Amino acid sequence: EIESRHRLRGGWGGGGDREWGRGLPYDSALSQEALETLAEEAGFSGSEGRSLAFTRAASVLKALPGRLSTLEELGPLPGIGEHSRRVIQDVLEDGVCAEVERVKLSERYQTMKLFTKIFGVGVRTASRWYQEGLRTLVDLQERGTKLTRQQQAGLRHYDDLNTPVERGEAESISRAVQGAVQRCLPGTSVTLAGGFRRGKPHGHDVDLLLTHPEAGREAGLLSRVVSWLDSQDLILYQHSQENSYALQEGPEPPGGRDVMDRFERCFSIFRLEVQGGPGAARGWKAVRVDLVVAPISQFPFALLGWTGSRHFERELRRFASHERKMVLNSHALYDSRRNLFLPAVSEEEIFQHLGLEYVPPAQRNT
Ligand code: TTP
Ligand code: MN
Ligand code: MN
Ligand code: MN
Repeated sequence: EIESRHRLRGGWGGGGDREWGRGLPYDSALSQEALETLAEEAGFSGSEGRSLAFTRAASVLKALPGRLSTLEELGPLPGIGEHSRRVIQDVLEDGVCAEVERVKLSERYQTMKLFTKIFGVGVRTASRWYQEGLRTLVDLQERGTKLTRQQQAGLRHYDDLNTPVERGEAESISRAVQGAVQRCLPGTSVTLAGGFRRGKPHGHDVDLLLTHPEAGREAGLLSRVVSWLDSQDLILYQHSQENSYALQEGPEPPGGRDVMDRFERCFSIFRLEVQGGPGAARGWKAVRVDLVVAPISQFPFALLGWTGSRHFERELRRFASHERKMVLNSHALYDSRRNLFLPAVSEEEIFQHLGLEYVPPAQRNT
């Protein structure tokens, strides 16, 4: 049953923020989708560079004002390579691009999409399973595939976790966490970051940032909060990581390719009571929640980093390093010319340090 429902379904995820394409001219949105499919496929093949090139091209289209009817209008736009131009041209002329249609129908692409949508399964694992001849979620269960605890939870809650999280649901989870932190450490603030902070109506998870105005008080907070939430039967799965960041270590090397930071955090699945929607019959729905704890001095950097989008963060960090010789991450901003950290008490101040005009969250959806 799981198989028939998921094998051929495009799925709502992976294709990027489709919601945001909706207001665009139809053909432009189609080109974007086509490019995002190729980006995804390149990622499935381990070609990160190619994947990034298609993602960039899709973002350039997204940022274009007005309607796109001929390729000439694109002019010599930086960021759109020859391959991407060909795809856009095909879509403009024929409504579809044969290469993209072939990818979408390929067994490998569909299987990789199915498997990588399991919480805890990345490209490498999915690819190995594909090589081993596994094709469906049922195969994973029936052939006794070794799964981590995280993957087991991902499989168990596959449908819920691949159903968009609504803003109201995110706010309700935020309130539950707010309640928990007030019990554990009054004065702690809980901030909704990620796509919801950028104003998106839906998300794939809920990103919550915790901090306390008195430096140091946040130490040990997360495990107490998670224990309490767990005792209230609000948590279906959780996996915590300790803080491993020390400013004395100095800045990360520029261009460190990962967005991963070193904050104390908890990757979890919440059990959210719901009235309507897919989980209505059960009365609850599984929702992915990221809890991150930042010391107050790093909070503005954490907030900027965790608000995204991933593409915006990548471009901002690239700008910092290439144009300013500064290293920006979710912990700090470091000026390599002057050999010093640039502190900030707000996101605005970080943009000032970078010599940029402030970009409000709603404009970081690129
Ligand atoms: P996501 O939750 O992956 O993405 P999103 O909230 O933009 O969109 P969605 O609706 O699909 O959830 O990541 C949010 C931001 O957090 C993103 O900019 C990357 C950042 N991030 C880190 O800084 N460090 C991390 O370890 C992870 C996992 C994410
Ligand atoms: Mn909706
Ligand atoms: Mn998110
Ligand atoms: Mn997240």
